[in-house]
Amino acid sequence: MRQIILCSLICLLLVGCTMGITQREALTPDSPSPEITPSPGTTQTDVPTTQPLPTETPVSSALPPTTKTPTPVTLDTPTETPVPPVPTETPDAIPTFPVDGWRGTIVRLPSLAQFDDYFEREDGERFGIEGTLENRAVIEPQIAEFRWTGAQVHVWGELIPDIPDCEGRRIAVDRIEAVSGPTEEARDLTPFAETNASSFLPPDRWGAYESWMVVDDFSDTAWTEGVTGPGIGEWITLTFPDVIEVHSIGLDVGYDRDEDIFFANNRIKKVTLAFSNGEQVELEFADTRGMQTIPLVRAPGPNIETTFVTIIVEDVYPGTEYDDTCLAEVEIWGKTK
Ligand SMILES: [Ca+2]
Repeated sequence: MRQIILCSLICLLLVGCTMGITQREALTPDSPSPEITPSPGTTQTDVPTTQPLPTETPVSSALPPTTKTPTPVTLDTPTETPVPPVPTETPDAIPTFPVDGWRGTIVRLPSLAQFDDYFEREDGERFGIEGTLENRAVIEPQIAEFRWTGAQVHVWGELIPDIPDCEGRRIAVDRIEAVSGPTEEARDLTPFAETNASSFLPPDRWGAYESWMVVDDFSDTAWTEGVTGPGIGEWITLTFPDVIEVHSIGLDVGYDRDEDIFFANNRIKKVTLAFSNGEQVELEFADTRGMQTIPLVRAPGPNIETTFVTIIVEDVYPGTEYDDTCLAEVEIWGKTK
């Protein structure tokens, strides 16, 4: 029995020793790692979490976001900017047509007209006309000369449609050449005239009464002398850029706004025409509304050559209400030299 108890005690001791050794041995491999990392509990969980984060963060969030974000922004802006090449397309979109030696004349318009002149092609079609931006200094004087002489011309350039000019179109002229000398036909030269008068009535609620009212192409505006009484001896002069050969003169002899106003004011009955060559001509007009044209052309010639026409009031038809003498329009037809 003693042996059995001893054996059991020995066995118990042996088991106890073995467990102690295995516990010590099991602890040994664990102890170095907690000893290497100063604070195991926190470091071990932080290292794996912070390590993947910093490596992922710089790769995925630092680099790509910064490069990706500006890329679409800068790409979008430039791609949207070229989208409005609408302005650059607009000038190109205006179609132009070649003008290849068209033949015609250049006609001056009255001073108050919307445009100053137009090219009348030989088929009667009308076009605005102007030099191009590049050659305007050269072309414009040529256009002015041909406009004055009424010469037949050939025109080269481009036709620009949809533009604020005569008939909504314009010839941008590259080259213009005369086909003929000054036209042989008498023309209305009044649009070329500058006007001046001995006096005029101050403006009122109805408008102005200055000398240029006789060349504005409106019968309801009139030059009105500004002196007391009917203005006998008052005058108005039309001066031309150069010598003209006078073929006829037309007068609308009153304030031709309407029937009542026409007869309420004085109408011109007799005038003396004075010219720069010293000649004088007396004319008498009827007491009627509208343009009255009197020929001055001389059958065998020579015709009157002058740079101005002065119209001197000699007699009037008295107005029913006002003692003011009016002249709505003047037309002087002739030829340039
Ligand atoms: Ca007028």
